Amino acid sequence: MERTFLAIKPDGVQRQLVGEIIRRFETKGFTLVGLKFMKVSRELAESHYGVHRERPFFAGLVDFITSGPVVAMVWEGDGVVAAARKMIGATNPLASEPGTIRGDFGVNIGRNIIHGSDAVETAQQEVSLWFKDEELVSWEPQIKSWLYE
Ligand code: DAT
Ligand code: MG
Repeated sequence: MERTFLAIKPDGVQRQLVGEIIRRFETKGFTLVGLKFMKVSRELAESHYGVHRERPFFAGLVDFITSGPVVAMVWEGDGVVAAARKMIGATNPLASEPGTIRGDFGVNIGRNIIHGSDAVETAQQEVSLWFKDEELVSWEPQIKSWLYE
């Protein structure tokens, strides 16, 4: 089944949104298969945001993501990559729809609370960048037959 990588950024942790954010993905019907609370190394941050290396905001982005603890997660479910992006909302929280995480909780593009993989291929790369195989847990939720026909 499809998997995506999500990370609650240092602002989401400081804003005490960890429980709220995990609750949203749980109650939607996605399955948590990886979770760790961690300080991000500069090396990991630069690799994760490598696609933005030439952008003017790159240094600030790396400084920010390494500034405090983050909650790194892998979630599983049909269509989870695109669905999680919808639940997260647009990059700029001011442009994010109400009901999305960024739309409900943020006001600034540099403090947009959560990262989510933008495509299935990116998700695979990010999951293996952030998690070792043995840190991911495959399990069968008991409620699955109530979520899937
Ligand atoms: P997203 O996180 O929605 O996938 P992105 O991949 O384009 O957005 O950018 C990664 C992060 O970089 C984003 O969450 C916040 C920051 N960022 C993007 N564009 C920015 C900008 N114009 N100014 C400041 N920070 C920006
Ligand atoms: Mg992105």
